[in-house]
Amino acid sequence: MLRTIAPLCALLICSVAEAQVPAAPETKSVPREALNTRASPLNQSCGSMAGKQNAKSGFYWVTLDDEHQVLMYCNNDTTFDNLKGGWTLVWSNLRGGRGKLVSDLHWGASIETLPRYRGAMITQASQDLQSFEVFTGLRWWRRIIDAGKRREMAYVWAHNYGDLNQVDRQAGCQFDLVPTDGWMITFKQASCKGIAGTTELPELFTNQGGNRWSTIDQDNDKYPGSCASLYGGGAPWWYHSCWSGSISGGGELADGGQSNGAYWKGMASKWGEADGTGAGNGWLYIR
Ligand SMILES: [Ca+2]
Repeated sequence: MLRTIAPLCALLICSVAEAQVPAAPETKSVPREALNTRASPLNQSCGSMAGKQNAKSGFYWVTLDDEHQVLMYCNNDTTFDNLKGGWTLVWSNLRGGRGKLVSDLHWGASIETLPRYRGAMITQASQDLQSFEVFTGLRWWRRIIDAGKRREMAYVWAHNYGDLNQVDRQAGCQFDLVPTDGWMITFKQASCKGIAGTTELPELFTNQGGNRWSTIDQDNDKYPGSCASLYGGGAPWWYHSCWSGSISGGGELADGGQSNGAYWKGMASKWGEADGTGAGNGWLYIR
């Protein structure tokens, strides 16, 4: 009898532990007709639209696998390495605000979660990238880049709210994720280049390659304390020591709030400026 109970208990413990992970805002079920999306779902990512002249940017239903069909934002405007579009938006952060999607996110959820959204796209057919935020678990990043086979990332950054056609900076780079080594991120430095606005690469590309993923419950950074617990509002990141150039910055309560935004470089305690310093708005795309 014990032999049959033991694995069951193990399972129960496992599910209780998972249930204790603080709940973050989840993607709500949205009727398809409520959103400006196209009829047929995309297979695995936005990547199938890469290079297609008439493909539009916006929300599409994506069949990530047999069990998961989700809404994802596809960027079909950004060109990198002579290929236009096919980018899936996996993470974005707008400056300011409280209760971010990634705040105090635990390891398990940071890997497994389907795209979580916060903002206007939940209730209206918004195509405005400054009206919502999204975070997608790294497991799905892996799936998207395995499907696309490009293994490229684009980081888009704007220092202030405004016209999306006037984003300050865009850069791209070939990258990879290593699930078996703490979800380490690596960048192929020779491939990294500015796409628009600047030739100055983001610190994500220049300084965070080779860093493992850290969360508030799994410290893989190079700092004596836990960067994820101290900064970023408990946000996960490929921390070194600690958050210079992070998409979550210093977090919700740090430095009077002015570090609460996406960083292109550095950790200056101020709102974003056109020279790439300070807390702005950031979008990470992969394909
Ligand atoms: Ca540490």
